[in-house]
Amino acid sequence: MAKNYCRSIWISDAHLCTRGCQVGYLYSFLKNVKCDYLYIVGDFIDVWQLKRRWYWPQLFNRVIRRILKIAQKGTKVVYIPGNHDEIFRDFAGFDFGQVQIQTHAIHETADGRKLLVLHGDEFDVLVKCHKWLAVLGSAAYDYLIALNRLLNLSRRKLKLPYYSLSGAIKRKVKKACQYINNFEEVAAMAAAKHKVDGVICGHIHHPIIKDLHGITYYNTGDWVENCSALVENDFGEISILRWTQDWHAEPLQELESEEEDVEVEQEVAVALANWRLANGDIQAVG
Ligand SMILES: [Mn+2]
Repeated sequence: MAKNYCRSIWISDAHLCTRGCQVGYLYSFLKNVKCDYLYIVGDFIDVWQLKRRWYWPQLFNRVIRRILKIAQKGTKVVYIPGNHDEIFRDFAGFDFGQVQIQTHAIHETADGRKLLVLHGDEFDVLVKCHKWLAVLGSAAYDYLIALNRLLNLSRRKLKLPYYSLSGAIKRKVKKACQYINNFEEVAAMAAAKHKVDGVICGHIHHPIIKDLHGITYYNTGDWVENCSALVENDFGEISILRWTQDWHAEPLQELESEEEDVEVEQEVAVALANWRLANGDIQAVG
C-alpha cells in the first residue's frame, strides 16, 4: 500500500499493554500514513494496566519504533499524556527521541484556525455524570472488549467487516450518553476560555466532530474499539478516519492459528470470571 499523506494526524487511547488494544490495525495505520504533524493525545500506553499485569507483545515495540522513526524523518511528533499514562506528565517539556512531551498543545490548521489539543481527563472534575468512567478500564469493560475480540475473530473468518460490540452497547447506555454530552460541553467551554476556535481531545473513546456554540469539538476516538484518527488535509479540513472501515485496512498481525483461538477463548473465560468477581464493585460505583 502506498503511503497516504495528511497534513496532521491525531490519535489517542491506544491503551497499549491491554489485550483490547487493536495493535495490528494501529501498526498498519502508522506504516501507511505520512504527515507533517502527529499528535498522540493520551492513554497511549496503559501504565495502570501494565502495573497490574505485564503484557508487552513484540508488536508494541514495533509501534513505538515506528513513531520514533516518523519523528526522525521530520514529522513534528507531540505526545500528550492522558490519565492512564500520566506518569509521563512529569516529563512535559522534554523530548524523547525527537518526540516532544507536552501537557497540551495549540495546533494551527492550514486555514489558520487555532485548536486546543489535550487528552480530556482534565474535565472529569467538571463533568457531573462521570461515573461511566469507572466502567471504562474496569473488569466489565475488559469483559466487553474480550467479547468484542471473539466476535470479530469469527467475523473475520466469515469475511465480515470489523464491528465494535461494546461501542454499540455504550451508545445505548443513557448514562454514558449524558456523560459524553457533558464532557463535550465542558471541553467546548475550555476552548472558549483559551480563546481558540476548537478543541481536540480523546479520553471518552467516542470519535465525533461537532459544533458547540461556535466552537468545533473534535474527538479522536480510540484504538481499542473504533480504530479511529482525526486527519487534517492541506486546506485545514479535519475529518474522522476509521481505519478498519474507510480504508478496509487489514491488521498486520492476525490471530490465525488454532492455539491462538484457544488463547482468546481462555482470555474471555478469565475476563468473565474477573468480571463476576468485580461485579460488586461495579454496582457500587455505577
Ligand atoms: Mn483517558
